[in-house]
Amino acid sequence: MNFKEKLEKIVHKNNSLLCVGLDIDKDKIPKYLFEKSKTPYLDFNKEIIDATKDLVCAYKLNMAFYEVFGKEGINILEKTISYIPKDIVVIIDGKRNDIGNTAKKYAQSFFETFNADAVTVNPYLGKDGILPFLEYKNKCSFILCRTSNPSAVDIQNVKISNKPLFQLVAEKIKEWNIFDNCGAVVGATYPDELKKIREILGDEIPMLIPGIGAQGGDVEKTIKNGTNRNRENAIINSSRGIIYAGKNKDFSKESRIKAIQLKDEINKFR
Ligand code: OMP
Repeated sequence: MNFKEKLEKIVHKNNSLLCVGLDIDKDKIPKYLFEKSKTPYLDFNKEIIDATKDLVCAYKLNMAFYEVFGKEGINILEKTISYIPKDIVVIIDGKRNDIGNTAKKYAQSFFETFNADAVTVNPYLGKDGILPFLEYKNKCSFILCRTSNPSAVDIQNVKISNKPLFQLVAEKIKEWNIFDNCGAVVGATYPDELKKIREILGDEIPMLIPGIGAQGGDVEKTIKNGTNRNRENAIINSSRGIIYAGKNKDFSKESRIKAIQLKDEINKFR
């Protein structure tokens, strides 16, 4: 089964476009986990997964939150990925890229060593830096197109040949999609750009859309502007807004409540 088939299957099974971001943070996870357990981060992730696995289409693990713990973080990342049910999409968010020879190692490490279904990739180096990721034809590479942060405008909205750079990147993503395994990362905080990018990409290219929840993206505009004509092919990520909903022993119940609310809100506009 390739990535798009896997995504479609789980979207239908759980009736959900929601992705929960497992961005573990020492300062935010419930304190009692550190007293009770020698593996607080893994226990945290497992409880969140148990509480949300029937509500999501994907989990996203951002490398920064794991690499910060050194080899122990890599261990937590691997064990978390093994714990995620096999029919749910696993995205490793590393935003990596380099010259082709080095990009090949990034692709191998995320897709083979860590067994991700999808990764986030930086387009700054151009096509030969992207191709090693695309060689994994059953996986998906979500290419940064228009990020959710305020300073994204510094570079991504700069006009080149009369077009903002993000538009040029969207056109490149369409051109690079020769194996039907490219995706685009577009922040929910910029709904007009999201609309423009969906118009350029058409219906077939999936989008990873972070920026809902803690960053304040608008759910209705995100769904209307970011999904395809079937109101699918978009993965809507929230990390802090869901996983840090509770501070006490019943934290995963609080996360489940937030995940249900967001899943239902997303579906209301589909
Ligand atoms: P919350 O703001 O806590 O929901 O987390 C958002 C997650 O999505 C983090 O892991 C970010 O690094 C990531 N992200 C963005 O917030 N904005 C982007 O434009 C792209 C990403 C990403 O590639 O996932």
